[in-house]
Amino acid sequence: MSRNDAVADELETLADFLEARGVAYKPQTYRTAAANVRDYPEDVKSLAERDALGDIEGVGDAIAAKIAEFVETGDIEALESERADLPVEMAALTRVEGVGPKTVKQLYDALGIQDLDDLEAAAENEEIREVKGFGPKTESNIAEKIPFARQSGQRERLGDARPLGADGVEFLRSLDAVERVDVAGSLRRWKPTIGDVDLLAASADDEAVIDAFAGWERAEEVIEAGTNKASVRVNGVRVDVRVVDPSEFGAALQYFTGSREHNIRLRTHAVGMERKVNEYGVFDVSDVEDPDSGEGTNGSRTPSDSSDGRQRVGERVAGETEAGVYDALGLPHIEPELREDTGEIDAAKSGALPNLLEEADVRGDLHTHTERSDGENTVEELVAAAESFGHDYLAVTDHGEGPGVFGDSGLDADALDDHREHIREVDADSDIDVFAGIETNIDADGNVESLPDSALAKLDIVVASPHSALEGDATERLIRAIEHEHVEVLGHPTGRLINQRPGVDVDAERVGNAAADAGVALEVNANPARLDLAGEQVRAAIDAGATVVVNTDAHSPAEFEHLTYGVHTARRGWAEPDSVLNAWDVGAVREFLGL
Ligand code: DGT
Ligand code: CA
Ligand code: CA
Ligand code: ZN
Repeated sequence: MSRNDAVADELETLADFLEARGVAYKPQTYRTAAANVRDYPEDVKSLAERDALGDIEGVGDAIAAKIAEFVETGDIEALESERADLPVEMAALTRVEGVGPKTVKQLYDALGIQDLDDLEAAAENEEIREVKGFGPKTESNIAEKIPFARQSGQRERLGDARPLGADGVEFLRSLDAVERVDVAGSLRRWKPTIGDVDLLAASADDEAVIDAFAGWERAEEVIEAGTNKASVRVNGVRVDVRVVDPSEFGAALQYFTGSREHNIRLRTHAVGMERKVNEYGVFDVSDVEDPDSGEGTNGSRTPSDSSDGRQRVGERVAGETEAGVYDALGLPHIEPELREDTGEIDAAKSGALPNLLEEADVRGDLHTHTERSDGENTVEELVAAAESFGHDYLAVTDHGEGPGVFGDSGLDADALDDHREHIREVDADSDIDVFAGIETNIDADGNVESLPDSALAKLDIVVASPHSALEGDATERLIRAIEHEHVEVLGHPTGRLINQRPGVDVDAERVGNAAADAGVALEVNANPARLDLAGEQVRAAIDAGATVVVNTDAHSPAEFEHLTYGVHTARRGWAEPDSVLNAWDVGAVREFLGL
């Protein structure tokens, strides 16, 4: 987590406390400011130093002062005083779906509930149902959501962990003793959430690297520091670093990238070739009698490192590069996103690995918002930003009336008429193709809400997404929306918010089938809070014949950068460019949209 993320978290928590007390408007002001701080490309510390925090949209004098205070002291006094009045673990408790700041205060006032353990005990003892405004049904709903809230508190969102991993890599790379660095673990596999950040450094001087890492200015705590590995905590997230000999970097990278299941499968494959693979290399063990207990022959470590020594048996045939490791096992390189033991090694063996989508394949974005609903910019600004981002086309899909949009900023049919004509004018003046669209809500029954079909018919693109009733199995509901005459894209199909709510259950194969039949693209929403569809669902949908589309759902130009999360999520779903609508040229996209 960057410093901007840390400040944003504090401002959001402060918003929660204000909301709990029933303060009007201010909470939303703080949340908007927090979101902008999070996305702002410059570190708040350097902004504070040149007195420029006000450059961040939505940050007025009062909020700027709080940010400056946090940068200087690590705390915000106003938040600490709120915490003193209402001593609860606000972030943990509000992670329980259905429990908002006001509920937290009610439950604290009535029952003294301060954290998840208290909440769980109160539900178990049937105390919550006795509180005014609650009942047995609410109580059991709360009880049901606690496990998810607990688990989600333990894993970091990819969108928070990637920047932290990148900072760690940059720091290690700046050290003289370090020859190569990379991220490993689930972070390198782009899992939607990660348990800890794994970094790998190649160096002949592990001590120097470990010492420097333990002194990293971002580290708030050194959890452990050994001879060749160390763990520190940064913004509450554990960051592991391992230092390996440069000649073994590739093997270590392969091993520590995982997944564990992939590695086990790979070792089994190696045994069949009379080879042994581990974190030190690939070894030809055809002449070794008992490779699993044999004495080391060519280890590069000191003799005292005996457990490592036993691992280096037979003749070493690879280890310096990761591609070399796979090659020595008769396999092409397998991209990290595929390493989940879901058939990738068999595919590699038979030459059937996918030709994975790459960021450079993406040519446009088909789900974005402007200030006409809840976005931040004019159509002109967003289009100009899309062009400089490198897109060939952009769809502007502001919200229609109804759920999914804060306040009443959604468009009705008349407003949509004006907006559409405006988009057409901007398109005429622009070098990229701009599509006029809308994002509509899918209601609990699968109806596409709030705008008459006649209004939808005049648009180039209709994105239909669920924003409410995000519970239970929604397969039929989504299929109904897919079959709507004017819908072309199913937006964030499950409605999940990572670490906040699980979203609806879907049978991705059936939804994929219906989408293929109806000529509707299924979204891979690239916002790191969503990543929806998820990788496995993408794969099932594509296997069923569906086309997907990687959209950012950007509410500002900065959010175009989220594309990378969507692309890597699609890669976890084995997506090839042919199956990704916005990897196609504009002519093919027009055809898909029936234009
Ligand atoms: P996470 O951190 O829970 O999101 O998941 P990973 O995959 O990053 O797991 P982590 O951090 O425990 O370890 C990183 C990789 O190192 C893991 O994917 C595989 C490898 N690894 C670590 N410890 C072991 C082990 O005891 N056995 C095996 N086979 N592999 C391990
Ligand atoms: Ca990890
Ligand atoms: Ca780890
Ligand atoms: Zn949207």
